[in-house]
Amino acid sequence: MSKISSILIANRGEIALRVIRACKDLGIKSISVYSDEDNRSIHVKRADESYRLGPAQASESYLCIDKIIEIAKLSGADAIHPGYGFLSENELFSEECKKNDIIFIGPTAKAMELAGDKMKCKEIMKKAEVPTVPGSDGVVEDMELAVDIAKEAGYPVMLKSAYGGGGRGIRLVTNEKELRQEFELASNESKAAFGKSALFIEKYLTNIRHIEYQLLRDSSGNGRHLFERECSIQRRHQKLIEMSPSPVVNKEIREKVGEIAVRASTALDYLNAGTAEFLSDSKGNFYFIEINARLQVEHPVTELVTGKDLVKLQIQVAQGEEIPFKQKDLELKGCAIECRINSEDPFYDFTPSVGYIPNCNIPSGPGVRVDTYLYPGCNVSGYYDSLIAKLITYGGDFNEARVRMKNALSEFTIEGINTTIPIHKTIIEESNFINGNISTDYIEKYNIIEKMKQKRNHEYEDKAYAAISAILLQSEYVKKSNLSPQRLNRIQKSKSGGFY
Ligand code: MV4
Repeated sequence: MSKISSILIANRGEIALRVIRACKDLGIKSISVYSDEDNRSIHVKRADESYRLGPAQASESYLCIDKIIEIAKLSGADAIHPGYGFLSENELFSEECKKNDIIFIGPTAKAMELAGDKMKCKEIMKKAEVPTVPGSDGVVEDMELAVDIAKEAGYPVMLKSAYGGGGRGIRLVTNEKELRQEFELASNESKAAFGKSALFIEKYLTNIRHIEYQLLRDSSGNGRHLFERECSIQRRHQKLIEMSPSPVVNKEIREKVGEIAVRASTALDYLNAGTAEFLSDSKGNFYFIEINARLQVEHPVTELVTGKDLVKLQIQVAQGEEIPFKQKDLELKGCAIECRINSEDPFYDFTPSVGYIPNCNIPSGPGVRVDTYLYPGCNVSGYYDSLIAKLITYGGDFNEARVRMKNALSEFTIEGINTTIPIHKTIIEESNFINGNISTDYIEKYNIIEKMKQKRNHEYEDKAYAAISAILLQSEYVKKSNLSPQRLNRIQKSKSGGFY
């Protein structure tokens, strides 16, 4: 046990604020770091102490291991919280913390390495009887062997790089000719990058969902899962909406797969918070695919349905405490939905949209949580990732959470840049979403982008009516008519949808 009394937060944006909040709750001193681009950010003001890292580029600031360790030592930080992204899954950083007697609030370097090596990880999972996608046993170095394995598994198959993850290094092949081409390309790429081929083959699963389990494991070997999150709604491997519970997971499946997820964390001798990712097919089979060795963006969804503070728990586990609850003490109550609000233009292929925010209006109220670094007059930078706010709603059931999300989305205004709010407004009222009929290809399958554009056109039409009727009110005929002001007003409102 080594009680933590100060934490350096090696991150920025909403997650830095989230960690500062947990520090304050625990009476721990918070130390923030910032790049020149962030010198007016609230994580700088809200922390007890703040230190400049360097220029805007992440490579000169938030990714500088040496500078961060130096500031940690200078400020006397007992521990470092890496947030997500940046150095959160960097083995070297975790090692450097250890060398300098600083507690890294996250998994060990060893667990990070195993989680980062898909093939090693899969091998360990097979031994632990954690179900994985059928395919090759380990990496396939030889082309002819690859052909045989693919034939055995049956086309289509996926070629995956052992060091990929999050959608990188995966290739779909539908026949032997394609396999030969892609295998050659992919193994050459891998040889150039790592000096060896590192490809494995899996049967291609279709009509799948992405369902993940929140995990927590302490240094005494206690492992718990905090139920599932449904993360199927994504675009090009960027999640858009997450929720808990999943509409297809019942109590029996929840417990069964949860037990498997805990087994996966035990097999890796995992420490602290992590996530086990599964793919689930339409028959209800669950296949483990990877471990994310960090606290994830979507953790608030789990916090709302379990009533647990995951960042506080991370800190408690990091200072050697045991997890303060048993598996059976946990209960999944109600439903939570998270919409990721990114500074991107969803009408223009999600291109980044950055700059000054003259004003914004952040919703609040029963069952509404917003994790954000925005404030009126702030600046959204193009140097870092595009997540600017997470809007999370909670309700007694899915529909209450959904209606709260619909209302909160309509109240959320961010001036000066384009955001992903319009796509969320479309999804939240879309019938397949409402019926829980979702999969990883939801956005394309149900033409969500097209529906979003139609919705905008309707809104433009309403505004056009309002504009036209406002002009026509000036007409001489209106003045000469005997229409009462009340009647004119009613005519105008009925055509304008309330817009002026
Ligand atoms: C798959 C798959 C189908 N079959 N593996 C993409 C990212 C990586 N984490 C795993 N991925 C996939 N692996 C097999 N054998 C389909 C995907 C996939 C996907 C997975 C989760 C969420 C979104 C996805 C979007 C496209 C493809």
